[in-house]
Amino acid sequence: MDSQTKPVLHGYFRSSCSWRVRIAFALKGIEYDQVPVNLIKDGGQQLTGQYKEINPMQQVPAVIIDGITLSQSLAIIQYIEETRPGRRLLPTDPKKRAQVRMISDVIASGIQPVQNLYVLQKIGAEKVPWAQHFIIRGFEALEPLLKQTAGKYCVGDEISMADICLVPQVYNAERFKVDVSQFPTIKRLNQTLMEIEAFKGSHPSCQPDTPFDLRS
Ligand SMILES: N[C@@H](CCC(=O)N[C@@H](CS)C(=O)NCC(=O)O)C(=O)O
Repeated sequence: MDSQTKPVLHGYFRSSCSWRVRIAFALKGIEYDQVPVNLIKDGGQQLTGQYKEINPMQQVPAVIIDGITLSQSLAIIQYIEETRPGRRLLPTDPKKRAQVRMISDVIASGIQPVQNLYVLQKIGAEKVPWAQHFIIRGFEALEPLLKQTAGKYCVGDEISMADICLVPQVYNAERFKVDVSQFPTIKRLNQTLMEIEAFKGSHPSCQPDTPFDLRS
């Protein structure tokens, strides 16, 4: 397929899963185009028939790359890793690689899904305590795991897919007013990672679809 054509990311500035993909593209130095899918406007543009053809799960992100359409941020990140040169996003050592996948899965399967928009819409008025409860529960598991695996970054001293998952999840935690300082390893890693351009430049506050009042 034509790997010269720029990938197209269907995403939303504030979506943590879209941010994962933006970080991966930035770390690999891959240029891409963005097509905003506003999860709020018009009742949610992810719910249109047109978008359902792109991603039947009606979620962002979805990426059109090399002639295929991929959804699921971890599948997208691993496809980028397997097909693009540049900075490695998964370590070569099998133990470290498994640890990267473990941390990524704790976040992507264990924490983020229960505070997803369509879940919170069903919860209604109790949505903030609900989200806080599950984020705190998840971070209580993540903190001791990271204590074992972390060096400078989530797993050892190389940036990996685990870091790509961690930073947007901390952003979500802060949006829901979770006090992240009760998790010192998570807090330290997030601070270190947020100094890196690939994380900063892909932040929700500076995307093409970021509303004017949320820009910084
Ligand atoms: N496992 C998926 C989850 C994708 C996901 O949950 N996307 C959210 C935004 S972060 C979404 O599109 N939500 C739409 C909705 O709740 O209606 C991934 O990693 O890409």
